[in-house]
Amino acid sequence: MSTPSRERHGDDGGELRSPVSSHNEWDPLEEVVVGRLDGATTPSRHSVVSCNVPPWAARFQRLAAGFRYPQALIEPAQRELDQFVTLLQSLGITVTRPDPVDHRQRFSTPDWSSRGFCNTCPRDSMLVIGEEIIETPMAWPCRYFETHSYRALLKDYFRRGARWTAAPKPQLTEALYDPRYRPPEPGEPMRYILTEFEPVFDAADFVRAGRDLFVTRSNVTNGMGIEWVRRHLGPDYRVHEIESRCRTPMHIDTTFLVLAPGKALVNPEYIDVDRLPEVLDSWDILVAPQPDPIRDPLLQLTSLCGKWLSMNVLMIDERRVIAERHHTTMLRALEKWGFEPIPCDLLHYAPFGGSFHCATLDVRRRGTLESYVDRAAGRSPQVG
Ligand code: ABU
Repeated sequence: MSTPSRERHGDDGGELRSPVSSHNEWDPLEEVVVGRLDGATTPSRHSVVSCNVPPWAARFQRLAAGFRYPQALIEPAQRELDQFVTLLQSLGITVTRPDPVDHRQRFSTPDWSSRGFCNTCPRDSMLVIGEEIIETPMAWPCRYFETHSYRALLKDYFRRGARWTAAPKPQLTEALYDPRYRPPEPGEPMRYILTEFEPVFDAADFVRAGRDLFVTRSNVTNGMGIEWVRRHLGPDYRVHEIESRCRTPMHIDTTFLVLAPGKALVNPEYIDVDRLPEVLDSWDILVAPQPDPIRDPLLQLTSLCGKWLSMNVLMIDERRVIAERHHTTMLRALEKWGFEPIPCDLLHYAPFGGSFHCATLDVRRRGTLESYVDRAAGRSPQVG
């Protein structure tokens, strides 16, 4: 069970103050991990990959699977990533990075072999809940060893007092994937490629609002994965499922984001606001505007993500938010809702899996564990 803020002592008996401490998506950001592009390799062929790649990018993905990403994609993304890191540092935020790794190297388990992918998106492979950092059991075989590039960081955080956990390492055998899967047609009931063979989840299917977590079931997060998180966290936390109408769901952070106490940003195509969990009844539901179109043909052909990356913002604190410069309609909406958007470029990161929220993992935000749904609803806190 995860325990909020418990005293821990180092070898010399001195009290350790965890360098990992983040309870929600909006407390003032002090330290963040930002992903890397070095060694990025296009995901190896697998049904769980191809079912999530937008149809227009599927051909690129099939042809390029297992090869290094071309410089024509890396260079603009690297320029934007460097500027993003500089921006974070200029805001007084400590930025840490994974080790550079050659993701093209082939690896095997007793059941299968694959090449790697990249470590552009730390948001997927690690879930920070308070002082605990959890390595997630990801469903894409090419991501099996992705957290190894963060191990130097994880060990350092652990030595300095963080709690460090890895969810059960999945087997990822054929039994986890439905061989007859095809995305549901409009009007058909939702279905997923994953079976319930074992727990799997990506951390990016969860967002945190103190004692309340919100999760979408997806083609990388199954029911057992959600249940594992729920039981692991125990009665101090509540895990609420958010239904997505996306036919190929993967990651909550282009569908539903919590931006500040009592304020959630929702994707109008994927979310039916009438079906949000009751605990959000008193929250302001901010409906994201249609994303500004992206006309660059290379980006259109190679993006691993859908158009709603306009929602993939990173909160610096309850008001300041880093958002994509290209998405001027979203910038204006954020202003209208009372936020202070800080425009930054990261459009060229889309072929590597995301934007500002995906590209980061907020390991420390200044704040304490609170229950925002109770406060917003004016009810007394109900724990467990
Ligand atoms: N990693 C977020 C990407 C989700 C999407 O394609 O919308």
